[in-house]
Amino acid sequence: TTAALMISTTAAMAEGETVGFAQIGSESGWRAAETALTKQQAEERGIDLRFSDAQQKQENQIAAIRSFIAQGIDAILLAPVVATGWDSVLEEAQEAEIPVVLLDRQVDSSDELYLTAVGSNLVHEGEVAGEWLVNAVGDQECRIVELQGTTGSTPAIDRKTGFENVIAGHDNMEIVRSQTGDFTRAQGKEVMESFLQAENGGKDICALYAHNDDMAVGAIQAIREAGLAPGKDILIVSIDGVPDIFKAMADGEANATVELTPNMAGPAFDALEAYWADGTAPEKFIQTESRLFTQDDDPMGEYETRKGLGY
Ligand code: GYE
Repeated sequence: TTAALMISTTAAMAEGETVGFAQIGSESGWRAAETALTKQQAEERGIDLRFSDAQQKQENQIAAIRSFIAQGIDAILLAPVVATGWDSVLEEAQEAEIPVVLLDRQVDSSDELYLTAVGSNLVHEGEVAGEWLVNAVGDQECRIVELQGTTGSTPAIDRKTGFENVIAGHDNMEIVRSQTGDFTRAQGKEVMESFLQAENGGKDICALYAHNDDMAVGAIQAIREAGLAPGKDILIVSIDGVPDIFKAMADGEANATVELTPNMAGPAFDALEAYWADGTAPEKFIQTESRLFTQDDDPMGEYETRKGLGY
């Protein structure tokens, strides 16, 4: 059929194309899954993927992009660690006529400097997390502590904004402490320890909002070590949907998470294949879904499913 023919033509267009991936690092379980799925997607499509791990440093990502440009590759995937400072290198890629696709985080630059961006609505994720907590606490006084993601990254900025938007209308709810844990488990634990200490051993904390699951998992350990029951004495809501948070939910130690798909590369390669085939320009933003999961949503089943997904 014509459709089948078109599909095979498009696939043939991707065969042998070379794509550079300027990845942030491996700060979280979600990030590691995104990397694994990108490699898997590239292999399935016959794309030659050149992978660079920037160890969380923007300067390393910029150097990787410059090296991709020098190699004359066919496209660049960029997961930008922070929002600002990309204009020059994106202009260099554009001058070299290499399309750039942003993955999971956004940049402050003009959208004319990249082909498209694949990601979730990060403000909405914060709102979903906030709404869950609003419903969970009702009229009860709730002093909230917040673990922010990497400073200057769009998920940290937008997830904070979304959550604050929702709790703003509720006088019984207040963020009493907020600090970055850089999206890592280790820093999530460390910062939570300082929150607990500052808040009467944790007795004055009603809930934790963490910008990702990994920080929540670190914090859960800190709460346990402080002699409190995570998920009960302190409610826990976070974002990503990694296997370990489902495990924690199954154990009653975490309460809710907003899922983010780690398969950003699938839609990114689809857009590139159409672009390579006949110059089709995708929409500037390809949005992935966000879904709330709680202890009532078969967390053990979700854990098992995710374990089989590349996590
Ligand atoms: O939620 C977090 C990761 O950029 C949206 O980065 C992504 C975030 C993700 O390290 O776990």
